[in-house]
Amino acid sequence: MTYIAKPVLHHPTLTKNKVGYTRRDYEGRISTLCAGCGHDSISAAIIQASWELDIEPHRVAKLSGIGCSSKTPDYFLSASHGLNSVHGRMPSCLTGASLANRELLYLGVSGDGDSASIGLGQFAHAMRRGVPMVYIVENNGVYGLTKGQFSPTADKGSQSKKGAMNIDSPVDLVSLALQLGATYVARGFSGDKAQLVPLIKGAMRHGGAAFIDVISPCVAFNNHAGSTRSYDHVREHNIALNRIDFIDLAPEQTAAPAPGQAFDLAQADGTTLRLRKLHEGHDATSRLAAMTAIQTLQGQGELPTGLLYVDPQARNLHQQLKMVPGALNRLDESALCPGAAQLDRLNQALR
Ligand SMILES: Cc1ncc(C[n+]2csc(CCOP(=O)(O)OP(=O)(O)O)c2C)c(N)n1
Ligand code: SF4
Ligand SMILES: [Mg+2]
Repeated sequence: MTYIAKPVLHHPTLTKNKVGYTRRDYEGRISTLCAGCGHDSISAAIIQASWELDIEPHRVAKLSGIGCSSKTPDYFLSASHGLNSVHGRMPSCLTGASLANRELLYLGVSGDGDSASIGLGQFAHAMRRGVPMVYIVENNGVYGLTKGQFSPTADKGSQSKKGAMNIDSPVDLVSLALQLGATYVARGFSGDKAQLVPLIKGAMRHGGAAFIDVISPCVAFNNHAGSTRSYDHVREHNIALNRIDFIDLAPEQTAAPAPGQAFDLAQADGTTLRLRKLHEGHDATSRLAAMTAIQTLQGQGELPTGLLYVDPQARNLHQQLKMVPGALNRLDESALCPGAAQLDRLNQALR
């Protein structure tokens, strides 16, 4: 079932992007997820963002763990590199791949069970090390693949389909990402593509540890009254803190962020995030403001979405480790074996 082939025929008039690809070139196999699953909307947003950013599909590596969410890389970017790893182990596999070849764009796709249960430690270390990646958690509050048990992100008091009450406190991945040092932290909703696509584009160009928690309702096991991850509940309680537009390689502009008005935020790579503040109290360049907004709004039963925090001067793992530029498999003998004189100098320095 997972391997339904798509017709390869493309209509000749389809619009091509700057690198010569149509939107269809960014698609994958036909999804076998339940009709209406939020995860499919996230795949569509990834396809849209990659096409609009003129990313060459073969320059992307997509990695995932285990779950319905972790199956989704099969449904987009079929010409990219991919690894469907072990449950919760996507971050360490991705870290290794990134260290070996820093020239690819790394996309980590995971679920709330995959990242907040078995993979919580892995998630934490990828964030604190600044692994340059787009880390997307498709958050439905349940283990969808194994038929709807509460996941650690389920809210206390949330009800299961069969009426059981969740008694445990939730793991809030955006708060954790902020506390651990992620340099781009956002929350989106699979049902709001206008908000989600720019959030993904900004993350793809960020160059550091970019984390997006996407609330993605599971229509089979967590879309009923009493659930806090249903489409209805999320639509009612979604508080967008801001709206971003992503502007590729534009000259830097700065302006004072005024509530309700747009202002531009230059990123280290020359791209620009245009932020429209919707919430008076929120400054997306302040980690503390992000933490406060999340705690305050979530305490009131609301779900803050948008770009919660960005560090425009973010540094990543490769910069911290002073890695050589380029992929390691292209280092030649002179780089790998610097010679006896260098070795002598090194030995002297250690005496
Ligand atoms: C080591 C290991 N433990 C447990 C499982 C069983 N298992 C498969 S998917 C899953 C949870 C998936 O939940 P989530 O990551 O939220 O993805 P969703 O299906 O909700 O998208 C579990 C516990 C497994 N495959 N491997
Ligand atoms: S079980 Fe839930 S998460 Fe899995 S495909 Fe169906 S709706 Fe999506
Ligand atoms: Mg889940």
